[in-house]
Amino acid sequence: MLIDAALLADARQRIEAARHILVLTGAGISAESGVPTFRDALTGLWARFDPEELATEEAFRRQPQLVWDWYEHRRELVAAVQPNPGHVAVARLAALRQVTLVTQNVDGLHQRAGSSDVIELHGNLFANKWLDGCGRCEAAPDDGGRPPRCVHCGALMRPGVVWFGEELPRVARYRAEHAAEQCDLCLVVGTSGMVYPAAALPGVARDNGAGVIVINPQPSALDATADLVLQAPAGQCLPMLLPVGAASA
Ligand code: BJW
Repeated sequence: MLIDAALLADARQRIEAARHILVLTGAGISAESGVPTFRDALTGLWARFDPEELATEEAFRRQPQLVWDWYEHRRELVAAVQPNPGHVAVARLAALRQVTLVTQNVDGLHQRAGSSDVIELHGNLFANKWLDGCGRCEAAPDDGGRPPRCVHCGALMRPGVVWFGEELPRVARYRAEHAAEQCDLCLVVGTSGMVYPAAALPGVARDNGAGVIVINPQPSALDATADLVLQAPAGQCLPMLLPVGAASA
């Protein structure tokens, strides 16, 4: 995809000048790794399923096996793919500037690309927890349950992600909001900007005087908040934004 050279130069200059950059990522940054996004009509995971059927506690209580299997499928998919140049560029940027990396993604690809302090707003695919557990829950070894159950109380194991209507992890949310208030540049990468409270962060940054850059090949709900929109895939665009010499370092 051809990227507007003047916009690219402007974005590079803003990054060069920034002291503290908040990078907010969404599913789009992992698209070039082969992880389907949520809302893209043709490739999104939820093109075949109603999201409300899968990403709520009510849905899990209603159909635990269906929901568990869906997450198992995604765990297998993510385990088989690699971080792409977009993830790597974010990790490299953190070596050159103060970067707070906040992701809505649950795939762990930022960590695998070398980012060490990743604020995960929506949890992680690979961390399970118990639904209504007894406090000393244990899964039976090799019980094969889908989902597994606690041997003591029968509670169901559930994915450690944040479903609609659930509170975000408090420390992650606090750190993300604090960074939005403190940063002087907010780089918004690969999110439709439709899910709150994550989608409010760029507005908080802007209200506190930061510049906002959106990177997304499609229009997003956050374009109106941005000073600059780069209509390009993250894996292509992000490496081009790194300060000179850093892209190949
Ligand atoms: C590329 C690309 C390439 C493609 N390069 N880009 C305020 C107003 C209205 C509603 C609310 C509100 N506050 C809260 C709500 C309710 C709700 C909400 O936001 N609803 C909206 C749908 C309206 N929010 C919540 O319920 C949240 N909880 C909450 O607020 O709790 C309050 C509470 C307080 C106290 C007690 C109890 C409760 C929780 C939200 C949890 C979201 N969870 C999910 C599922 C996670 C688990 C899982 O993975 O299954 O998180 S939903 C899903 O959406 C997932 C994502 O992280 C999230 C965001 O999606 P994202 O990343 O933007 O992906 P897409 O697919 O939407 O967009 C991809 C983009 O990439 C597109 O734009 C493409 O163009 C682009 N792209 N290729 C760059 N190569």
